Amino acid sequence: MAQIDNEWHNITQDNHKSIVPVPEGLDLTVTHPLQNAWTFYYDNPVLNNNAQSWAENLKELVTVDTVEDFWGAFNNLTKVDQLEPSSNYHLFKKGIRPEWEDPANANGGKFVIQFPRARSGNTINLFWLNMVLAVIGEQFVNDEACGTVIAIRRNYFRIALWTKSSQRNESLESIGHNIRELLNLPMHLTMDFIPHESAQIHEKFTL
Ligand code: MGP
Repeated sequence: MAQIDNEWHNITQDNHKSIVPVPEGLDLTVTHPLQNAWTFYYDNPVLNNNAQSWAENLKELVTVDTVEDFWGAFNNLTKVDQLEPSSNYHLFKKGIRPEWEDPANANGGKFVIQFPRARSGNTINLFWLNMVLAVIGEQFVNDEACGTVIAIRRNYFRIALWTKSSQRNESLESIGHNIRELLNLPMHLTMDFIPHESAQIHEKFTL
């Protein structure tokens, strides 16, 4: 900070300009707390076929509770279009595990959008970023968002928003609309809602 001030001082003296890049007194060391803390996880079950359970493959990466920590973490994660097929990133509210078995997910479900890989290119990075920002920015009603997951597969990417409830009602409908708006989803992409209890037996309905 001191260095920026000095450099700027020299420029203003030389050029007599009055527009400053950093407002006087701005403290760049201030941090901005998130409403909740959020934890990033990564898994790639294919790399460890010997795992005794699905959960054993989940690797907790980092928990963030400020805007600044979030960007520090996110900018250092490998971009999703560069990850190996069969891997997943999960971002869940601190204290909620990204698994059906967690009590917070017991009655929940997930909105799911599938992006054909050939047509997504690296725009998938932007879709994922927008979903992550919506989640940590608490954009969904009734504190419904437990977390979000991106699945990297050979032919497609799949982004899911996990909600704490799964009853088809106004709140969930509004979340579906919100997702479309916040991600700026092309109309041709459909979105499904899958209650977790159906996920376990592969049932879904399309919104
Ligand atoms: P998936 O990654 O949610 O995707 O689950 P999908 O569409 O079933 O298949 P994919 O090949 O496209 O990834 C893959 C498998 O991981 C499931 O069939 C389960 O065996 C296991 N699994 C996934 N989740 C989220 C859980 C979980 O929360 N708990 C347990 N016990 N197993 C899970």
